[in-house]
Amino acid sequence: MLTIWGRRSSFNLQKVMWFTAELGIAHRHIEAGGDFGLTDTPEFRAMNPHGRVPVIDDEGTIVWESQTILRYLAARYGRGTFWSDDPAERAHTGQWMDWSQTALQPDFLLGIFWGFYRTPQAQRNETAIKRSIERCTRHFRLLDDHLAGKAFMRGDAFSLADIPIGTHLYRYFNVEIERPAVPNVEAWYRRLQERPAYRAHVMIPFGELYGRLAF
Ligand SMILES: N[C@@H](CCC(=O)N[C@@H](CS)C(=O)NCC(=O)O)C(=O)O
Repeated sequence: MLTIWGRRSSFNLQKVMWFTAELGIAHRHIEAGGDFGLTDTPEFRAMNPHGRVPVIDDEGTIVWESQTILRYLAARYGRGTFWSDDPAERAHTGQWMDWSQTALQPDFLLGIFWGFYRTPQAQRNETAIKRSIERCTRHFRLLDDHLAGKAFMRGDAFSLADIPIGTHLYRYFNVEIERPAVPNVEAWYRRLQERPAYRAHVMIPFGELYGRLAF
């Protein structure tokens, strides 16, 4: 059976849990990281020398790095729906996954979620936070333009391109920051919230992380 390690409050674990539930794969989940520890044990380091979550063990195939895990699961269990044999199709999905990880994630997750929400008020760098908010405003406007006339990131059908970006939305719309009007993104967010897997694995209250820089 597929085993997945990572604490449920972890953004990167949430992507994997959400997608696993969308695929309907039977699995076992083990809390790890943060207050759960385990990531410094020799057994865990043997699976992931980087010591981070998520990690999966799929009948002996061990994979770490959340985006790689998503691609592995799609190729292994989602052929024809979440994984295409057409290189162009895969690239057009992959570019949004990579954009999420290299543009949106640093500006939102590091700049705002860590810089603002997880940093105690006295230690916050207000100038850097303001710059991250401005960059996120540009990212969300770009997304809003892209989503015009579309139900999901790739068009009518839910795809792997929805997962990494969509995982940001619950936090983005629930931290106290200035946000632009992005009606197409908001409509997409409402559509994602209709999915039981999104509600179960992404819409997880994150108050325990407020003002905590420990992990
Ligand atoms: N690039 C990695 C990042 C992994 C990562 O930094 N995970 C965080 C949680 S989101 C972690 O392990 N933090 C330490 C901890 O939870 O103990 C990925 O996408 O999987």
